[in-house]
Amino acid sequence: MQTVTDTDDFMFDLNGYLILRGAVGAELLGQLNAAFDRFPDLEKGDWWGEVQRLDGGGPAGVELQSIVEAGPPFEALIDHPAWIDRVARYCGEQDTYVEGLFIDECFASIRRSGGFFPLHSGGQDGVVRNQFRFVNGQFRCAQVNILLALTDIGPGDGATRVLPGSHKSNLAHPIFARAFDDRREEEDETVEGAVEVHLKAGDALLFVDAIAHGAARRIHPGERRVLIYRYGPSWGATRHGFRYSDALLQRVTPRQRKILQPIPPRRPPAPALG
Ligand SMILES: O=C(O)CCC(=O)C(=O)O
Repeated sequence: MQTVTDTDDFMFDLNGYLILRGAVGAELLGQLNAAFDRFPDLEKGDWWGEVQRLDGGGPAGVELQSIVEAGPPFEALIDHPAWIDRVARYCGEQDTYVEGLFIDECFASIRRSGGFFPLHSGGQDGVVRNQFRFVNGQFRCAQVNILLALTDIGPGDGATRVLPGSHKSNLAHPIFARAFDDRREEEDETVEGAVEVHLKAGDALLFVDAIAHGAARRIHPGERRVLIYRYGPSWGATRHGFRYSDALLQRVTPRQRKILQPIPPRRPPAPALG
């Protein structure tokens, strides 16, 4: 269990992100990588059980959505001790009548040479779903992401780029003058003010989705493997309409179930048969 320190809070408020070094240990890391090795070869849109290949578009690479359905190593991440207290503190509506978390999107991302993700987001639009807020001594963010590296991600490996402090920006970064879809074709190689976050396998990047972020182009051969779990308040809905399966909801711990289904459906009793 990693405790949340005053320094964490200060840096998260200031920059909009934290780097959690050694978040996941060697055993779980090995299980996750072994699971990636066994992923079937899916075409875009194909389903594999409850998991669907739904790529983020353009050069982002392969994305397998609702990856929490892919087995126990992915379930272990739902409430992983390295980050669960932090995400609860930053976006879990703590000390309110709707306290609790919900995972509104979770996916595996595999990015090969040439892949990148254009910069997007930033505080300037005040988008409610991903907003950064601090009110009356409490963090009230609406979406906080965990990006877990399963491979080392250094220079040339397609590192995530963040623009520190941009979760509070009033003005759009000038790069946004070019439309996102145009930048999907060809992103600027450098983005003034942005920093690449270099991670070792097992490190996690925690960031509020309001921060301007994306990923630099991967130029090395091989692949970059990450998992992204997006957390938000208990009353959220999944981004793409996935519903966690009954089998998964039955299998996980009560605490994990509460993060996947904070509000169980309320239905009238089934009519008597006959
Ligand atoms: O792939 C990355 O490193 C960044 C992903 C990203 O920008 C996103 O999922 O919104």
